Amino acid sequence: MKRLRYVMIGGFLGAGKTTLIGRLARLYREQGLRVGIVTNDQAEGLVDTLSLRAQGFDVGEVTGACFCCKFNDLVRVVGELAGDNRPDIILAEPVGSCTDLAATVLEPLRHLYAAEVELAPLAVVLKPEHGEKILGDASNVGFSPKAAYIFLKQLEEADIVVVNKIDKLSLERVDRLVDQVQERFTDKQVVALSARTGVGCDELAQLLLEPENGRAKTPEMDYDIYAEGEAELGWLNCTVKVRGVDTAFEVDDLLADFVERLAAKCESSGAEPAHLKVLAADDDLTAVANWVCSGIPPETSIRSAVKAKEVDLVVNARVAIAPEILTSIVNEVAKELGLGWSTNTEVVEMQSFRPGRPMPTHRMPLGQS
Ligand SMILES: Nc1nc2c(ncn2[C@@H]2O[C@H](COP(=O)(O)OP(=O)(O)OP(=O)(O)O)[C@@H](O)[C@H]2O)c(=O)[nH]1
Ligand SMILES: [Mg+2]
Repeated sequence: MKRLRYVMIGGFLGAGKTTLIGRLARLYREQGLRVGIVTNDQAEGLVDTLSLRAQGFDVGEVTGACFCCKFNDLVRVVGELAGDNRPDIILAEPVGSCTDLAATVLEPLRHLYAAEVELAPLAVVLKPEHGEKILGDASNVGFSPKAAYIFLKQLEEADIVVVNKIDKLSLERVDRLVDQVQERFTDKQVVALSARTGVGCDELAQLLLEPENGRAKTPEMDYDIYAEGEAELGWLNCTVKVRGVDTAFEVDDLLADFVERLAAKCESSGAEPAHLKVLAADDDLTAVANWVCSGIPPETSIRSAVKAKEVDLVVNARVAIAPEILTSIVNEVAKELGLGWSTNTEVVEMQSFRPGRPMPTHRMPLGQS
């Protein structure tokens, strides 16, 4: 039987992985290829799964820890997607605070599942909002040097670095970012594109279908720094049930108000967001709003353009702040939302924590003495 092509799109929280995966999936479908997607999170209730399913894709998820710590779950979920309607390509999105994926996911797949799986080059999406500061050696990048370590290790293990969001950057800024990546990581292929507009995405889609050369080396990794950098983030997933008391409300406006209030409270606590995303859903409606960096206002990335009397707000927040504070911010803002919009709001399925130390199922580093 033909082998499944495993395409993994890594990169920091809020870099644009899910947007890019949606774009690539559409491009591959237009070429007649069948696509399956795997999402991943430290907790349950994933905005990415819901938003990709709402776009009509077949999505499986690995929850509770990253792919490297849940390697067997990843293999199982890929196997389930490969059931009746066997895809040609799997697009997999690891957790955005995860690194060492070449040694803990790709090399184990190569060694243990060579007959079933063919690997694509590893693409890592560079988030310009934090990347310009981290690669430019700014004194304040928003996170501690340990979180910046993860950001750089992700780029170091890439075969292809994807400079995303070029639609909102000047040509000079794009050139500078590409130069900075090429100076620091001399062996990388660099592609600049916009997952949002699609510019440059055909080239990447093509590159990801080409044979992977096989790497000679995986980055040296200090798991203490990695674990501490990841644990800097407060991680929160929950659902806020909003029920209109009298009349219907504009879903996009209510969602934008909710995320702006969350961002304002986090920002006034001095907390840097890695990515705070909220999806509004009810029956056939989906809207998503995101906040990816301090100093840049939140934005609505997917609009519903409808009114509704009730909606569930699925909150996935990854912010450099204590999880207890993040929890109280979400609870307070849910209350404010109820008062401001004359709705009943109820917070359910709250999970908040700092990510635990990564404990990969397999680790097969290459080229290390
Ligand atoms: N302007 C612009 N915004 C983009 C582009 N790609 C993604 N974004 C926005 O960046 C934000 C984060 O995008 P996602 O695709 O959710 O990022 P992600 O890497 O999947 O985030 P996590 O899953 O949380 O790690 C959203 O507001 C997107 O709309 C792009 O090409 N241009
Ligand atoms: Mg995502």
